[in-house]
Amino acid sequence: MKPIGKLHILTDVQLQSRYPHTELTRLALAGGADTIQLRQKTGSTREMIKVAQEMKRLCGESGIVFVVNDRIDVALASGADGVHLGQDDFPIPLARKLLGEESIIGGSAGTLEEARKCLSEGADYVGFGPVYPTASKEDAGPVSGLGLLRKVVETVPLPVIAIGGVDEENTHEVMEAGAHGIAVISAVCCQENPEQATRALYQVIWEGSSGGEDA
Ligand code: TZP
Ligand code: MG
Repeated sequence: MKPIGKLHILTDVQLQSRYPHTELTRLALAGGADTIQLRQKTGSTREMIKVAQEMKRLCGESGIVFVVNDRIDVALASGADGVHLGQDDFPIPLARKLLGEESIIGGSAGTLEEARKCLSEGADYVGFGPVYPTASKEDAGPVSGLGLLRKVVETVPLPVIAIGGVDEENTHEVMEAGAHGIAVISAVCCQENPEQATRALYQVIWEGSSGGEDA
């Protein structure tokens, strides 16, 4: 299995329409993302498979992990490196059977119990949140805050990826709380310059500081 990345960019074409998934992928890769997740809740499955295949090609060229949110069928059809599954999505143990041991399977959790469940079901990492308020997911559930994030990190022996309202300003404290990495939508997709926005997050994660205005 490829290593679990620290900077997951979830591509979104609902909150913004300037960039299609493939362009967001290019920009995020140029900015230093190490995981790209295709997240699309509606639309044609055939179109989504085409988009996923192109995203896999782009990520493959850079040796970067490509995962698909929810859609194990699209993940299989595109040769993705894995899937990210919510609590009501395709069950993780069945996904493991279909995708195999080498695939990356991430699970979403908003509570300690859900994070434990991800572990017992065989997830490779937990996407935990929302850590902060977010407008990007209607049913995101209550905000966990850093305290609960810390508790999950201490209790569940899986890489924990913090999600929900994570941005350039708070990434430092999220990493200090013990998160393995972050996953973002709006902090990249909805910014004027998604490549530069990715690079700013990269710098906080890998260099411990924001690169400032020239970053
Ligand atoms: N899962 C929990 S919060 C969230 C998801 C998909 C939305 C994250 O979006 P943003 O814009 O980074 O807050
Ligand atoms: Mg889901």
